Amino acid sequence: MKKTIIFILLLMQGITLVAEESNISIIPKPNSIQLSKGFFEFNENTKLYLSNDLAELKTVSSFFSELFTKSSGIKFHETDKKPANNYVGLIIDHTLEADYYELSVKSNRIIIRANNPKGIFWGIQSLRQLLPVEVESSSMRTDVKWTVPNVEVKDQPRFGYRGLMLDVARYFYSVDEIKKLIDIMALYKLNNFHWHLTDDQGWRIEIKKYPLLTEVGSWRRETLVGKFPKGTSEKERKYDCIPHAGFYTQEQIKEVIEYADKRFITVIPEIEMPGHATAALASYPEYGCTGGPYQVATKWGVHNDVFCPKETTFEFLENILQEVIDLFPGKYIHIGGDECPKVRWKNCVHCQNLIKSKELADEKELQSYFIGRISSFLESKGRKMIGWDEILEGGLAKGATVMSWRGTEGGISAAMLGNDVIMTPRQYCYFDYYQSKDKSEPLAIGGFVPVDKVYNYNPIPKELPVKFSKHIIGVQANLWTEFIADFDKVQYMLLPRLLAMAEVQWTCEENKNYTDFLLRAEQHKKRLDILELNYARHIFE
Ligand code: TNX
Repeated sequence: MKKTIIFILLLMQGITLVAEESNISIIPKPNSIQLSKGFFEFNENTKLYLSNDLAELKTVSSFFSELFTKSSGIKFHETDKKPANNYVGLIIDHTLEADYYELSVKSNRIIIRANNPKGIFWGIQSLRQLLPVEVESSSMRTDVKWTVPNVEVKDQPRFGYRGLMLDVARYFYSVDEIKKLIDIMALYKLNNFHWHLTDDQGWRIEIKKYPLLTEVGSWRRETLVGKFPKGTSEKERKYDCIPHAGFYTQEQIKEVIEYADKRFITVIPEIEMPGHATAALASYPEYGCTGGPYQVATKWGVHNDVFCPKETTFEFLENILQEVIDLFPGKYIHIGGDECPKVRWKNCVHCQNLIKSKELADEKELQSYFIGRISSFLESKGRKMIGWDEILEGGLAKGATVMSWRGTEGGISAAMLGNDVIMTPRQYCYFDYYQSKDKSEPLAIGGFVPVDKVYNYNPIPKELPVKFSKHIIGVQANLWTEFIADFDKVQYMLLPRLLAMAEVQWTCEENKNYTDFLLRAEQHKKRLDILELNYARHIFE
């Protein structure tokens, strides 16, 4: 009898615990969360205490007060003196590890503690997610009680590199749209925005020394409509007869970098070479093997016209990269390196002579020579090169970081050579693939990457000997945009898969659980609604 009562009591306790825990829906799930009874309630007298007058900490505190004031109407009084109670404290504590943060909520105060402002910023994102979803509202909400449950969060990311790539070459998105994307990344603690700025169908970054890159290369005459199976004749293809154009001025690029920087997100530019270069060649045909004329591509796929490895081409590319280096302060520059057909090089006298004079075995080694030269140039400028996994072919440049996209094999080989790797295998990380098999699903490039598949991805391959796993520095989702002509669809393809990806990037394996993720995602659905973001509904139906 006694046992039954205890059991019932335990069960009841369990139920209340579960009920309370269901209010905690932080994504990505933190390492450790301890809930206790009670809550902190914000009011007109709540102060914001900063332990330090670091400019970056002030930026973080303004981020929080702007977010909170616009929805609650409550304005914080900032102070550098620790109040006795009723405050949010942002405390820099150098005894803590670099990427670690703690968020402690008690009925009389909230404290976020980290080694640096970046950690405090992540703590703020967790606090934001503990607040009622209405905190995301862009106008004042008087119908909400601004409370946060008493909780102790101790947290730190699994991977240092947590990326998202957007292809703006196939379709262009405005600076405001890019900022919106950066905002979504910040909410889910991603920290690297990989900006795919050039491709066959468009050159999207102003380069002062070579104005034709944008005058000619930033617009295409028209675009292929829909998808055509390989082998379809040109006659059967339909084009939309609508020019597509757009590029970012250097001023706009700086604006985006600064915006991202305030959210502790590094922007990594990608300038494609030696392949995916048609837009650049249309602007400056002298850097191709045939001399052109070329036109900015109007259809998708892999194009045969690529940069010719002449001395003048290297000079051209290095001048471009110099301007890119001057704009982007981050350590990484992405140079593409993927899908470079060798047909032009095979038929080019200069390329064949170069292969002979450099004693290279074939065109694959010529590609490796090309990438090696660019890598040395970047290194001489104190930067690190990233390339897609094709840069392994013909020999991998020392110090290069590899993005493994055709699967995980490239990543495994690179890690075993001692190079750093960012995992982005298409079967888990390609958000241009379908997320549902439903017939009504909007057109996608192909493939099938539903939310659970993303969620259950473990970026450390089983086949990789443990001693090399430190070379897997992170994970990235890629959004190629051949079939994504507007920002509304960008959001649809991204959400909610990005939430699952955030957990792959941040949360340790032991804490991942798809059923639990779905419960938390349900709460985020409301957040996405208030943020007026477009998202796919499959997991919510
Ligand atoms: C392969 S991933 C590409 C892109 C395409 C993408 C479509 C990579 C390095 N190259 O050029 O847009 O597939 O999924």
